Amino acid sequence: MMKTSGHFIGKYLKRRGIDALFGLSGGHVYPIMDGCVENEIRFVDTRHEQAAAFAAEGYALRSGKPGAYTVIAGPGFANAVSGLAHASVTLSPTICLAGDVGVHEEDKGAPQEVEQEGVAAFYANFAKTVRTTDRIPQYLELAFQQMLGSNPGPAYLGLPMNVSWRAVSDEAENMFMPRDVPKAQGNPNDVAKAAEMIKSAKKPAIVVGSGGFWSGAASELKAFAEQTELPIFTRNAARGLLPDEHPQCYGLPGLGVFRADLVVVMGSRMNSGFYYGQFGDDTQIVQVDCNNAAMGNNQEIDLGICGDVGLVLDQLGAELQGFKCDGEWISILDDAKAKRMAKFGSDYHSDMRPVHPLRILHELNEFADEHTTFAIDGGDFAVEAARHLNASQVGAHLSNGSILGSLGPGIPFAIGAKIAAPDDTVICVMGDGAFGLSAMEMDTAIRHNIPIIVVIGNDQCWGMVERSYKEAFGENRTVGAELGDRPYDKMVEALGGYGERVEDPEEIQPALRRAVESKKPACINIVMARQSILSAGEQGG
Ligand SMILES: Cc1ncc(C[n+]2csc(CCOP(=O)(O)OP(=O)(O)O)c2C)c(N)n1
Ligand SMILES: [Mg+2]
Repeated sequence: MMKTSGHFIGKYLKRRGIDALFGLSGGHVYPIMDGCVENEIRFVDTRHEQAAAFAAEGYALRSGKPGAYTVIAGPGFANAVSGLAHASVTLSPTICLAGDVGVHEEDKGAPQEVEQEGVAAFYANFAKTVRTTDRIPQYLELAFQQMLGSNPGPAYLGLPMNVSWRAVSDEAENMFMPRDVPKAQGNPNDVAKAAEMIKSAKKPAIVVGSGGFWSGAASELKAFAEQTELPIFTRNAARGLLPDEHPQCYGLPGLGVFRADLVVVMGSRMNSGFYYGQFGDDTQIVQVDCNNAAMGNNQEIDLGICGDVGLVLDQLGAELQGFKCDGEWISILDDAKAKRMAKFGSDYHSDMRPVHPLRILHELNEFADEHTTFAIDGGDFAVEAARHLNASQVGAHLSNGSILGSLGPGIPFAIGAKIAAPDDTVICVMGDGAFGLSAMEMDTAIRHNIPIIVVIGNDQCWGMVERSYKEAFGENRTVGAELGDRPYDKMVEALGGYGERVEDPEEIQPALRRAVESKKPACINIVMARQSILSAGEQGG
């Protein structure tokens, strides 16, 4: 057996609890692949490097652990940039272990030489190239500290061939062991102030974002919600941190935050996906974030607390002993919830053909249980899916609905999630257009025996484009929106998976059951109505 740096890298990743490495093979990264397999880390090779990066993110989002992927120099790295950019926006800890040309070959036009570190540095918190094999342990540890620390996000480690093909010396191996990343409590005076603001507010709301998920704050949030009876809204990776079914959970922050007179924003950026924090002229804002740089970035805040979401929830809970949220405010929110259900009730049960998008989502909710993970990808159908699909467990609602709105992560997210949670039923809910961006990853799932289910809401077009183009330019001018009726189910079947085309809404659940029973990666291709032909009243919102 030839020992290379990969043997240390595999050992390190294993110590960090990582049991899968995604990637696409090539000479630059054989040592990493070999070292990972040696350390019983499963190597899952994708059909495109973008998918490897997304699968690592799906793994991270489902497990709460960092994700890792490896790509060759040049085109391999370039193909992965979309995934790196995605993680930089969702602030997900994924590490790109990129091959690179040998240090002695730099700037000589070596095979597959292209600028990497500079590109990665735009997106990654940590982007470095290791120039001596024995410094790999130090650089890896630095990368993980940065990914998981107070400025969370992805990392890039460049591994030139002459560096990665050598073994790390025994002495260097033991110099940098994985160290827990320290977490900070909030300043006690500020926490006390926040508690006073909550007590004197008439309509307080708590909004928890991805920072709550990465803090691992599920039990702290549940205890806080039950003690104070405050209404909790969840966003992004925090969907499911308090399950939607919990009486204190009001799901995605919608109208509720506009009616509130105090919004406590915990681990969430006030970006376009969160109304830039412009809730109401008189709404007070308390922001809790582990990163001081995120404080009040778009909207003036009344109080900022720098600290870990879970620890600050505990501190706030202690300050709020004996406090209960006003029941009148809760009944306003409960009424709004009931009205929303009534508004969508007829669409949920619509028997129209092609099938109404909300009927599909309703059937999926009926089919799902607390061991279901949803990955979401696409345009209009994905927007609806993010709003209407239940988030019933921690880390099980993986949406492309970050502000980046990238098409293509869905299937790789599902693959990563299924590896992280093999006992879950993992369903990727996606548009027909989005399917095309990662369709060959169904082959990855089939080759590696990863039985995910893809449910396509097939409106035979780039629906969001078709609808908005028409709105902007009028009838009969739309170009680049038609996709046609394609047998995606047959394509997956031909690759060796399970496939079904569904036209009758009554058949959605039976088809899902058959897909599960097949134990194969599956595609349920549902013929779905176009959003643009549904009247405004029938459209979800
Ligand atoms: C990588 C990428 N390319 C292009 C777009 C622009 N875009 C946004 S939504 C959309 C249509 C998506 O179509 P589909 O997945 O079928 O979902 P639908 O809107 O039909 O429900 C497109 C092309 C994007 N968001 N991401
Ligand atoms: Mg579509």
